[in-house]
Amino acid sequence: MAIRIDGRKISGIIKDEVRDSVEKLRKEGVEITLAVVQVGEDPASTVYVGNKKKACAYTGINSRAYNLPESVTEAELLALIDELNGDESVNGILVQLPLPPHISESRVIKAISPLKDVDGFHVQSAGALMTGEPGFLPCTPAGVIELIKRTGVDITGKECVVIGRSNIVGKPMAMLLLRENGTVTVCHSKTKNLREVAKRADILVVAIGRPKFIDASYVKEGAVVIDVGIHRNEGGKLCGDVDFDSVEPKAYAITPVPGGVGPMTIAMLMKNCVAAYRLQKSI
Ligand code: L34
Repeated sequence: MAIRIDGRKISGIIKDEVRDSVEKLRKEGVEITLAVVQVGEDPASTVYVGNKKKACAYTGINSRAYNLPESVTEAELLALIDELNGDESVNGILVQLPLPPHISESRVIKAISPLKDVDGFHVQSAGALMTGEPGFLPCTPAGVIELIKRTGVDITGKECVVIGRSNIVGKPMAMLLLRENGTVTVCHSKTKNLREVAKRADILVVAIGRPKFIDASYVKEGAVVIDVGIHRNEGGKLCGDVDFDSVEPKAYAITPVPGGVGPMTIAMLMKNCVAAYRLQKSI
């Protein structure tokens, strides 16, 4: 039986660490505030944003919610971001994705001050990750690294295979694994022999966005399998990109969905909010 990597438990430990830092800062008269912007009412986004607000309440971070209608214009959203950039009482700005098709995600992300980019999506944050400069790490890949490390697995020298090459998961995930001295391969929709490549992995990170796509035939015996996908079926039941029941008997350790990577994304966001305050103070 594989180790079931408990993202809820590990995220709880990290949130407790953050809560301690926030409490210490509060005693020095410092408050930390996250602005959470949601456009429209996508039910999944509402759940994720709600979980972020709960985590803020738990850790003592102030959260300020901005709920904009689906019909909001890009100019109006950019104006709000501008206002939040200039508001000294706001340490972090998060604009929940996806945005409606009439709004350019890349323009919105670029408009966020790099000093408040707690998602780590800004080109400056991406560049800092690439070159090893200080900057915000994207929450989901940073959370995956924590899950692996806190399971007692050393990444150094391991064959790491990332499936998926998005700007918010796949690419930064590869950079972080490289930074941990893994030997990293990135696979995507044009990859030939995906099964064979995936089967080389000691550490397999799956972020393709297709329900239960990865079964045991893609997995080496004894691999660590991290499932970044999250899907809801008609009945509202959640599953990941990995066919858990098929892969679990073959893996050394595996993350479930829910209760794996999702809660870690949120815990790392809380960490980034404290990092934001420190970064802003040092400049
Ligand atoms: N700007 N947009 C921005 N930043 C992010 O970091 C995100 N992401 C992704 C979507 N858009 C974003 C999230 O917050 C995905 N994501 C996210 C956050 C939390 C959870 C899942 C995805 C989460 O809480 N997952 C729970 C289950 C929640 C449920 O019931 O649906 C879990 O246990 O996996």
